[in-house]
Amino acid sequence: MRTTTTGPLRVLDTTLREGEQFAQAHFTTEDRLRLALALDAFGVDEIELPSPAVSPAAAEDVAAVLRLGLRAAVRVHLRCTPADVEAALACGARGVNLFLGASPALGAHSLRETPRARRDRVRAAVGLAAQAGAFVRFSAEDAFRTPRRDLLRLFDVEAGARRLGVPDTVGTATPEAVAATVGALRRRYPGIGQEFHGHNDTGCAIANAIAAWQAGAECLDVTVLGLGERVGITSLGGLMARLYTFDPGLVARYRLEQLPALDAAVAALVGVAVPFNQPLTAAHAFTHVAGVHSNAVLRAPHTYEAVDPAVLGRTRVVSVTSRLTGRHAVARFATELLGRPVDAEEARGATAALKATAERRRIDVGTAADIVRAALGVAGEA
Ligand code: HCA
Ligand code: CU
Repeated sequence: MRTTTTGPLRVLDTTLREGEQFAQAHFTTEDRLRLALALDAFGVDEIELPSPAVSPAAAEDVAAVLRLGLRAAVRVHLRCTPADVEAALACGARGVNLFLGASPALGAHSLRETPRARRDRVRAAVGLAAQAGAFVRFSAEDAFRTPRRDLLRLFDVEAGARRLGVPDTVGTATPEAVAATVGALRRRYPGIGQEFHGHNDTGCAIANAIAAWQAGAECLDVTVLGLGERVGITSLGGLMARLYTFDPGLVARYRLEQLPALDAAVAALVGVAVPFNQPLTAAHAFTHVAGVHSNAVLRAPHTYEAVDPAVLGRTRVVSVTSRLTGRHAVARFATELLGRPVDAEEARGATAALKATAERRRIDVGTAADIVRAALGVAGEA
């Protein structure tokens, strides 16, 4: 599964930094502290915060999160400037995630600096933080639209960085490109770990993160629900689902049963619903509709389930509200409803009645119950 073995995977949650770049996000100090505690309780290995140089309030928030004494390592996200590094050190940060635009596009239109000037900046900022004893990660922003030669020249600066980050800043990388780049860094800088941060503009964020891990990256960035700039990055839940289905042991140290509440709390905080297609925590993530599916799931759930809902503290739902509903689902529903077994003929009759109504309009479970009772000649509840 993983071609190169390193230490255990580390998951860095950047909901408080990248997630704040989601267009609808606004976090108060209290929100930040509560979220940091929830992420720590879930078990993420690292938590990234915005630069304390953003504002005096941002610096106070960093100090407040540090005072929580979390088990997770706290990293502050910094530009490669002495002011950012000094602000981080002044708040007591022991881990700094420095980043600088690497691609020709960012060099020309964002930073407006020559490659040499950028290398000098990296050397100075990484060196300053490393000499102060901080854990330093340096990330080459837009790494996948940067010619490999330029990328390596920038990373060659190293200057005491303990980890190198390769962000897919605009979400255009493929799993093959991610694996190739991580592999090249591993060969060139033995002893220095790699981190991957992937945006989801083309829907590849989870697949790309897994490609990075399989190529040997030690740390993957996520946010709750995948929140971030534009359509965001790899989601915490998506990564958990992906790893769990490889091997539940890979995510045994995370409190997966806390994920539904975590996703729901963050969704509420930023004013969205948990997306209908969110792995593991979507409203209908464990609802089975078509008769063929329900029939098999009632006999053996793994036929149509990637993950047992009990792992999330959730329960499976076998729908009886569709014209696609099958008689096995109806038989079970009727048995629970009436508190007695129903025979095959009753199940067939109730199914036909249900399907006839569901063919014409959308129905809910209450209506399904009324239809089944009527079909079986049982009076409804008062
Ligand atoms: C940003 C850029 C970043 C940085 C990632 C990193 C990206 O929004 O500031 O530091 O590794 O996607 O490139 O989030
Ligand atoms: Cu990003």
